[in-house]
Amino acid sequence: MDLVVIAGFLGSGKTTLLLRLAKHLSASGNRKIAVIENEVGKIGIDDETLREEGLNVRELYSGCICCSLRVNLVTTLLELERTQQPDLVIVEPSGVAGPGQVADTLTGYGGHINHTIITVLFDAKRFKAIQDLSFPLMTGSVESADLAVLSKIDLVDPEALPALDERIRSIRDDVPILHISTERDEGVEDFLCKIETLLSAPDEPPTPIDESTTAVRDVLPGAVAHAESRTIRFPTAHSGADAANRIAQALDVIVKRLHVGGCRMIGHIKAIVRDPKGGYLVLNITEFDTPAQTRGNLAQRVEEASIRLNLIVFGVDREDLARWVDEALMPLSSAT
Ligand SMILES: Nc1nc2c(ncn2[C@@H]2O[C@H](COP(=O)(O)OP(=O)(O)O)[C@@H](O)[C@H]2O)c(=O)[nH]1
Ligand SMILES: [Mg+2]
Repeated sequence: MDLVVIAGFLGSGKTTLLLRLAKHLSASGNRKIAVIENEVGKIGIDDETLREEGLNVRELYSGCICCSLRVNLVTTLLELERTQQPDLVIVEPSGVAGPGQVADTLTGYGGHINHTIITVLFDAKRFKAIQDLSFPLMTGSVESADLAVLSKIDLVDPEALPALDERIRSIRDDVPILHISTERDEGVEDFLCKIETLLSAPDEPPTPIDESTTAVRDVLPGAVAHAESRTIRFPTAHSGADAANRIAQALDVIVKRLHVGGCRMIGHIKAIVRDPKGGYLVLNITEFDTPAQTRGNLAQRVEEASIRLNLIVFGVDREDLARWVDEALMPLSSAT
């Protein structure tokens, strides 16, 4: 069994790239693939998205595999190996996990792993903000990476990229770096080739566990998570597009409230909406000034929908966050 870990800060494009990799590897090598998704909070969004795409997904909630869920990751791997014998397991640690710690946890796994490949994504657009938020997380990530990826390069001036490479290389000068935009399909082929190459290298000897790595709660100050699951009953039926718009606007209200309320940074705000007729919509926000990115469609006529929401933001009060979410979602279900 091989393992590919796709790590990186919240919202840096891990799930999007993971999906490309899983599809490519199952098509090209006829490999049996399983995915382990770990999200902070009680409600997972990405695992549902990936299941919609037909992948075999296990989820680990409520914490992050690099600390509290260490044991779970190992038992999930053992269970996968026993029941399904996948050729390859792709692990997406929560966006606040230190990949080095994930790697250490994996060395505690008793089963046989041929290769463990650690990829770390760095969101090119938010590079500086993430670095300012937690330099130790960035340093630790680069140190343990087999491959560093500057993601979302479509969102930055190409001339800014060499400085970001240099920043990564100043932490470790031998780390391979790729530039990727899944949005424009740039660099994705190179990424897939690189992973194939790493997977075909001779088997690795096990590395010793390093217990000295800092716990994530110490390297990501001020992170606040909130998860929520509720049903929206629109007072009158809406077209799917109209309903989607209203929900996107409600998320926008949360973003504005966060901004005014002194939030330092959005880790991610994700929502998955389903209607009883099978419609499905995913919304994603990672910045104050960019509206929700949406994927999928709701049914033609929507009277009611379930929404699952997962937010991780920095520098606000937990109770305030819960209240702002409630205040923004409540009007969707009441007549105006
Ligand atoms: N512009 C742009 N957006 C991207 C790219 N890759 C992912 N995204 C968007 O970034 C958001 C977060 O992506 P996701 O894969 O869920 O990130 P994760 O939280 O790290 O798993 C989503 O709205 C994606 O559509 C990219 O290459 N360019
Ligand atoms: Mg994800």
